[in-house]
Amino acid sequence: RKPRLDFAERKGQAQRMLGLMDVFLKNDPISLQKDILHHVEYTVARSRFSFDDFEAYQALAHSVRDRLIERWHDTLIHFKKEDPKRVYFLSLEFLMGRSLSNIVINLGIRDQFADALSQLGFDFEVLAEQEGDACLGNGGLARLSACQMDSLATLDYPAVGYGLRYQYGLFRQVIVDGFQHEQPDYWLNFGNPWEIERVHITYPVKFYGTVTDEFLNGEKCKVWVPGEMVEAVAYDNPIPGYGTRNTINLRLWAAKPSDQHDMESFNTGDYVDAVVNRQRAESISSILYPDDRSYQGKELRLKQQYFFVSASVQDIFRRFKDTHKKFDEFPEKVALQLNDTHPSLAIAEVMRVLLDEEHLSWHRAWDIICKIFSFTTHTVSPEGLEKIPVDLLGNLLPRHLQIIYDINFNFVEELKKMIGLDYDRLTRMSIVEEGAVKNIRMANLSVICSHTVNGVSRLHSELLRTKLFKDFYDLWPHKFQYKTNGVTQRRWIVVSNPSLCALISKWLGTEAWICDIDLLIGLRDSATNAELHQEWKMVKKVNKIRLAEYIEAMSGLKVSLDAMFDVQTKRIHEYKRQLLNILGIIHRYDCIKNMDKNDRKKVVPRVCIIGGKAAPGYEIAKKIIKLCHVVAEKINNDNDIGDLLKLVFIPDYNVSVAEMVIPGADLSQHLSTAGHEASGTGSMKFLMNGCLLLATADGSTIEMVEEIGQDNMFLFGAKAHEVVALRKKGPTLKVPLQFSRVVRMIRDGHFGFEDYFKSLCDKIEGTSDYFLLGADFMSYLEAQAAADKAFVDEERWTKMSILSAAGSGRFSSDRTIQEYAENTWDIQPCRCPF
Ligand code: BZD
Repeated sequence: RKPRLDFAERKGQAQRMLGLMDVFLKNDPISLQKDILHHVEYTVARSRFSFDDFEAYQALAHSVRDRLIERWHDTLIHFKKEDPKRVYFLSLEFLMGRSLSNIVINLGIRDQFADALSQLGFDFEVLAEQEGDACLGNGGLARLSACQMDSLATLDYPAVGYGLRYQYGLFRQVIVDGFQHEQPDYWLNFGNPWEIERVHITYPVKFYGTVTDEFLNGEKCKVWVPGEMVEAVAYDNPIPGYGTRNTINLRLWAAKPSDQHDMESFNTGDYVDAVVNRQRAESISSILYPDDRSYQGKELRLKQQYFFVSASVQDIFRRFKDTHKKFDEFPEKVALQLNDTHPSLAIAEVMRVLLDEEHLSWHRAWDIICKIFSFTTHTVSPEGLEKIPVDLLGNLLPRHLQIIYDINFNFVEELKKMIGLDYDRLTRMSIVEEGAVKNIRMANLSVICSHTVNGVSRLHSELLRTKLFKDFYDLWPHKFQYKTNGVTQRRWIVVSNPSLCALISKWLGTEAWICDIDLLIGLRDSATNAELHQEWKMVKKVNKIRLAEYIEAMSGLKVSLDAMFDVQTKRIHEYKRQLLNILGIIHRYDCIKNMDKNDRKKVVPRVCIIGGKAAPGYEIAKKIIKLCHVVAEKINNDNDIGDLLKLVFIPDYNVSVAEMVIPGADLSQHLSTAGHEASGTGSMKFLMNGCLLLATADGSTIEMVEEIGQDNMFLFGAKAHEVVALRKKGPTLKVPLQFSRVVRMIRDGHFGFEDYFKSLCDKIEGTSDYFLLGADFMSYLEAQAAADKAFVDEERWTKMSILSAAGSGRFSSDRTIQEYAENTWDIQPCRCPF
């Protein structure tokens, strides 16, 4: 679009406009109150004399949004002027949760808004509770993207996030009679004040059709004639940094019917049918796939992947071409980060644009590809790697399939020169998997075309080098890096645990740790200080009260604050071994039942809290949820047990529930069979909140041990390198009697539903115990006993808790992003002047 005014006119207008507006919105209590009331009246369209909490939240959110937009504009203008190299972070999932508190804290105006609201008779915290979660992701991978956006903004990096604006986020989990039911999360029902619809930023996205050879200026070129065209509309979500004016953009794409392509159907066919057909376009961005591991091979999923990739790539090219003419400069201005293989069609898409639309030679285009892409994998197992059936890809994206074949041909030819005719290895490394169904291996494509490949913890990267991508590592060792995940302390301490935040700032004498997490280490100096202990325990108590109230409101169960709050919250998976936790709880219950009065006095009371969603088609995971409920029913209603043991399942675990659960936990469990969790990020949030960890030596836990010391954690179980041998032992492996006993209790119907749980029990006994519950059981019980022993020694426990938080600095996403910026993307901060 052309600007409406030429430069001279615009300059004059700008002067006049500045005169009309205040330079920036003001943040004094009166201005804020006026703004909120203004939005009540004119945005929410309620009378300023009568509005409820939700309407007050909406008006508040719009007042905050106005301030956010000011900074966002300034940042975008600054980036445009400076034209730095940018990183484009491509992710099919972003799990943002709520935004209000995070935004006002990052903008540094939380207290001002809280004051203004209280003068209007409202409580900031109550209004913040009105906001729904944005759950546009499954689990760890998606929440990591959200944390990384916060760090990118805070560290002033010129970054843009790209993703999909799903209309239905991750399903809501509802528990009926102990069974999980899924309900749609139509999260936009009540509007979303944090997004800005950009009706003029749209791109056509093509699907299906045919590819023909044509001649252009005497050169042969490929022309893709699509069979379907859909419009991608941009929705911008400004992400503010903390302690900086920088506010970066998360651009999510929504699908809309295209006007360009199907006018013909209106002329020839039935008008109503034609309109109905157009509606189908919107289905592309309608739903998030609720599977956090396995690849499903569905056409809609592939369409989603290409849709968001194509729109993002067009946007990136448009931005580049605004200021640059020569594509050789592309790698100096563009870094493309693939968050897992989900966006890896971007490789073929960039190649297609360079070849077919910009008419670069293959050689030049390929040279650019090899300089701009980097790839993070979040997967450990070969089965987790995404494969796309060739038929599906060829039908939906015929030109992309050709390009992938060409990339593969060149690669295999080169490879032969390097390794000779080692057919097994050539077959393993090829992008194309031959077999009954021919597949494209998206991970191989990503590794071959990226200059850098990384895992998400040291152990994970090690497993990539020695197992998953060994062939590639042997060929290109320089490509492989490790980047241990991190989480943002802004969300996971400052927003979710304000009392701890205040305490830390008081004891460190500064708030600087909010941007410079390494300062937390300073808490070590006071780890034995009695006064700090008192205050530390007080903070935990406040958070436990909040959690206990939530539990009571949700389930009617009253829990004792003196008990150890023992939490395992994460997606339900066999490898995460929630079952091990439940078996441990049954064992504990059984022991208490068989104790005499005196021994019972020594029992450490526990409130065991489990939460997490199971993928809708994952039967075993759903059975684990049901088992948790029947065991809870039995224990919680056993008067003989009282407060010694309680079990609670927290339904619909999501970001906002996590913000309340994590600060209230004394102990948290991370039980994955070693070698199965790529990193794990929940543990980092617990650690930052001074919660003690009971964990296997898996993923990033190993690095946590290095930071806080083995004495301050409860480690157990087989190590990653021992797992294969243990599995091989199979039937000869001796499992402890205690294990057989608790499994027998389930089999015998001690908790009811014995037929239903039979398959679950079969999965963990004998040769089928793939995740080694039996093998790790004794060691698990010992770790639990050690946790009990530490808990009764209040002073020791508090010291361990302080040391956990003090040692958590390494697990900030600020550190991770800094490493990516320096070692992977080669980008510099670009700070917007205040
Ligand atoms: O990514 C997780 C890993 O399992 C964790 O170990 C790791 O800490 C985090 C962050 O790196 N993986 C996922 O969350 N994966 C998905 O959610 C997912 C979603 C769709 C399809 C495949 C996987």
